[in-house]
Amino acid sequence: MRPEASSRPLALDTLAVHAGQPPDPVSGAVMTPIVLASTFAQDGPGNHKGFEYSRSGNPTRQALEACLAALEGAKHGLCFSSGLAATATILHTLRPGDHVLSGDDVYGGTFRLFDKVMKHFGVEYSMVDMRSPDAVRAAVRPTTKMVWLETPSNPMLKVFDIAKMAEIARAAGAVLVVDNTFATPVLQQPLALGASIVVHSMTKYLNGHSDVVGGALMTSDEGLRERLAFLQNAMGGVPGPFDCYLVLRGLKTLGVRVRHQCASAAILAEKLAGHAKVKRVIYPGLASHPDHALAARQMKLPGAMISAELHGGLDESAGFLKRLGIFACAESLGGVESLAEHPAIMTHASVPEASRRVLGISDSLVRLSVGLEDVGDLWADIEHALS
Ligand code: P1T
Repeated sequence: MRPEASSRPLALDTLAVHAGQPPDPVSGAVMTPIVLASTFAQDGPGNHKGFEYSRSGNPTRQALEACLAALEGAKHGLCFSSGLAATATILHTLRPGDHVLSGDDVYGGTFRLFDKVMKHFGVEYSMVDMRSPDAVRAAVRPTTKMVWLETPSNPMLKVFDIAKMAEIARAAGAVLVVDNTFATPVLQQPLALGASIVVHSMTKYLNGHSDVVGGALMTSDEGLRERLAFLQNAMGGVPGPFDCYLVLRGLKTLGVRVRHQCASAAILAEKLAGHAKVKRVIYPGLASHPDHALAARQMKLPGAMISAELHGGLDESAGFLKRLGIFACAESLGGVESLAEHPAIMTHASVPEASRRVLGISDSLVRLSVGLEDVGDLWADIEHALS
């Protein structure tokens, strides 16, 4: 794509294919080269072509960072070796005594980082159900420097009002970080709603093919970018060039995948809600979801993740997961293949049982990530596993 092609602002589907990836100036290759070099020759000390050492910067990673920034409507993107490496790097902008106010439902590994790692460095955290802005305002402390949320959240699919949380964070002088892993920029762009940083597990929809573990953050705040780029290099949790290439390749179909996966998820959620073995379906696209109206306003589509409580206990939910044939019983989400898991035993085992009980992460809760298989086949698989 030539930069002067048109003055019209490009849509996400076009950016996903082209942003940050002009044809290679040396060969004209339309796919970004994988530059495996760990170091780059300099004409003399400090006299280089923009790259010195691949931890500090790498051309394949730079292309991915530029593409991701464009997708989130950000000025800057930074990539990491995992979603948790991105999260850890963001948390290292804080100092001992600072407080993070987090949504009450986050990925178990994010909770573990707050609770078992950052706390030992003096960074405090507390959690609040962000569906109540008053509760959030009341939970803000004089030391609150960061407000953190996932929406839809993992695994209870709570939807939080990003613009409202941005307003509260701003009033408190805190930075709002939104983990946009479940929604992707196809469904919502948190920076446009007032967030300061967006973070992703690229392992999920962004890569989309379950063959990379990676993370990313995007921001338009120059001060934050400078600090975060410093930490990216200083802490060193960067992805390899081959992984960056795979994510670039996956991103090209992001919009097509996510929209198709959402359409299938909406069909499966309706069908699940009408099944006698299912006690409750949690899907932001259903009118029964408590945040349905907010989801309809804030998101282009309600996502492709479904959580459901089955009748019975652990035996019934484990039996369901064992009987599934197309859905693999596995952690993770967002790939082309459908996955199903048991949050209490798998992804959220690090959340204390008492907290899980309050949140509703019970033994009868299962979580589905709807892939790209034929939706009739997926429903037949679920129906068979429920029977
Ligand atoms: O696994 P990693 O790439 O380090 O990303 C961590 C992470 C961050 N944020 C959210 C919302 C996530 O869901 C995750 C990872 N989640 C799973 C592995 C899972 O199955 O829920």
